[in-house]
Amino acid sequence: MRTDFQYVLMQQEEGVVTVVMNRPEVLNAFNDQMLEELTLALEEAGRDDSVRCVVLTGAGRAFGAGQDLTNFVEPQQTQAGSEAGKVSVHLAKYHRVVHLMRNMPKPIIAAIRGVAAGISCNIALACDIRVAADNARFIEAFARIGLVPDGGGGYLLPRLIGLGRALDMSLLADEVSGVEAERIGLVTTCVPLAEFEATVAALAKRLAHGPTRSYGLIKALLYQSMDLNFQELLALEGQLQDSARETSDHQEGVNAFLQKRPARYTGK
Ligand code: T3D
Repeated sequence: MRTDFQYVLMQQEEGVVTVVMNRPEVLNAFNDQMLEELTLALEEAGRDDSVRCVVLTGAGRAFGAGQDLTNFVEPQQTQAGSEAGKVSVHLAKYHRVVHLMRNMPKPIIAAIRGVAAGISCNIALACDIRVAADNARFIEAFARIGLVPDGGGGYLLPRLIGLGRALDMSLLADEVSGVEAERIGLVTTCVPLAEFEATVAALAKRLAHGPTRSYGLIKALLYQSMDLNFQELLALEGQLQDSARETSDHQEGVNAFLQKRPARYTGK
């Protein structure tokens, strides 16, 4: 695991890699370097077969406060009108991250303590499972500064919580607490802050001992299902099940059941 990043920490324990966005003095707001380092960290975690679950979290009291607004204004002012100065060019870097997460053939948990605002909130949405502490605050902060939700939030948010609530969160840009986020399906679970780290660790460990290739195929099935009709979905399901049937872990799961013992999955 790389340990030479300035704003991203990577820690591996057995099959779990924890990726920490690390600019706590600005609530882990994204500058270009942290965004680049996060991309590299996720690429490495995706490539490394010893990694079977990724936990994404923030250092200090927050998950993340979105784009760093101190350097956000610069490109627009200095290169106004030029292609390079367009936000959409910069956004492509975030798009790379959310594509990476969606296509990574292993589970990613967002562990959200404190605030998750703007693009940081939407990066949490791009994770497969979200665990919130009860001090979590979700803010689709974009409208507060006259922007639209980005980083794929406009796609994922209504699919997770429904169009009405997504419009509410995006237009009003009000805070949604961890407890409320659990109620509306924005997060999988919300736990007291004192139990947060242990809950995340237990979940990550469980996933890291699971049938990793099957998890990758499940991600492909469910994410692609959102853009397919029923017939297309059934065709995809067949292809993916053919692949799942060829895994050692599938065989192990069946053998373990028949031998009345716990399965010992290797991720292969
Ligand atoms: O570039 C592109 O591709 C476009 C992409 C845009 C994506 C976006 O994310 S747009 C949304 C950007 N984010 C925001 O608008 C949120 C701004 N921050 C806040 O509204 C508040 O800080 C929070 C609600 C997130 C948290 O409030 P609170 O009271 O818990 O903390 P605080 O005191 O406001 O913040 C603590 C420090 O972090 C503070 O610095 P200081 O005063 O101690 O020196 C604050 O300025 C700094 N900070 C917080 N958010 C950002 C930030 N600094 C730079 N950029 C930030 N986004």
